[in-house]
Amino acid sequence: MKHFEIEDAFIADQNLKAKEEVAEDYDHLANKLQRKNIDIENLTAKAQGLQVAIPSWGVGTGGTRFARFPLQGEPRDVYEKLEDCATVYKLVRSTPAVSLHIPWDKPDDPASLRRFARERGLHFDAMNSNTFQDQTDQELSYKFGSLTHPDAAVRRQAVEHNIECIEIGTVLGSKALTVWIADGGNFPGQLHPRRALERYLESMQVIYKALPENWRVFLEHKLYEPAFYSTVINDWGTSYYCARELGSKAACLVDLGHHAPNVNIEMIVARLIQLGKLAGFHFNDSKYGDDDLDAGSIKPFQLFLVFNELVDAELCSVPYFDPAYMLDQSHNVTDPLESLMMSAVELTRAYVQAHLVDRQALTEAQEKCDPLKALSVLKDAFTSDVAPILATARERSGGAIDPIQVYRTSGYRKGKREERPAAHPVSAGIV
Ligand code: RM4
Ligand code: MN
Ligand code: MN
Repeated sequence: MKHFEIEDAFIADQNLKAKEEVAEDYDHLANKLQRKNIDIENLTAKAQGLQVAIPSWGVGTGGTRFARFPLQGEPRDVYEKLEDCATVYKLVRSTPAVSLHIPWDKPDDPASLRRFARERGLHFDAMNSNTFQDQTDQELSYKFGSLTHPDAAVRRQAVEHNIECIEIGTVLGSKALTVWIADGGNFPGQLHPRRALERYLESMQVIYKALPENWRVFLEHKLYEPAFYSTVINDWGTSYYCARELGSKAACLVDLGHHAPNVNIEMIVARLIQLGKLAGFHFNDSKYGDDDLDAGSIKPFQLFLVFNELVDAELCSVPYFDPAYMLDQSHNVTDPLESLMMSAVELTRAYVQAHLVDRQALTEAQEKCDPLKALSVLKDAFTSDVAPILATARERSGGAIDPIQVYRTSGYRKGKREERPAAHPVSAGIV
């Protein structure tokens, strides 16, 4: 069986088609920006520098609790998943890291997986533990909780699983553990809120102690689901309290979908930055809940406003500001690789646009109590078309000017369909 890959030469050849037009648009934009004393080359370098991790579960088709519609040619194991991640990376050049979910993608031989990744220019970002499902060989059930379960033996099992994730991650070269728990209640009275949180902290303290010197732990909050009445780590305040209690290696991760509709997420981001506890992000978008839609597809202005806070912190060199970026999306009706590429591009777009904000003018408007001017400064940046910068940045880094067009023209999915005969039974379920 021929192994299908998109060759660098193919990308370069495809780029030839659009190269001239992009160069023309880039020069035009350079002149426009020059009038405002902005050097386009700085922005292009910034665009080349932004990195976002891909979750190992993101390259497979997602689903709802009703159905999953698998795509032909889907990766069947962690090695094939890494191949798909490498393909995304090759085309967009901003996704060199992979975030593994254990046990979904537990490697038999982590050292060889690390080599496999390195050969493709990839490395491993935060490890994700999973105590929200029961595995076939698992002794005790997580049906009524994991790190906060009333039974100490279940808590211990969940703690040990997290420690195992750290151990595997150490061999892979990862430096962080992300803990999201599904613990909560479906009925008022089902669990005692204070006791549950105390147990969470006790369990997390054991996990925290197992962190190697240079590791961090990311606490991921979520207001509801799968528990529909209450969750133990329900919001950023609870998460912040726990991160403080645990110590300097613990910080709060913001998954954009884990808030009630209309919550002002950029404010949460600003607070966590100020408090020195912003761990990073799971980027996605949503309309109603934890929809796991593609980043920037529903509320691009919100994405921009989040990046506006991030860039402001970057420019002010705020202490402890070193956020980790990851996409956490469920690709139910698209080719996951296309969604990932488009989302990665959307992040870079928001990042570059946030760098266009005239910060001096914004501060002046704020100090002079001129809300309309303040908004217009932000809108000026948000409505700027930075596409020529993004395309140029990708091309200079060896990627594709138009990643999705190159991907489609290459016939990658068809190649993988032949190479990877379907191994999946029809199933429902989120990923
Ligand atoms: C959760 C949360 C976690 C992810 C799981 C699959 O809602 O976002 O980050 O690991 O879904
Ligand atoms: Mn998440
Ligand atoms: Mn989620």
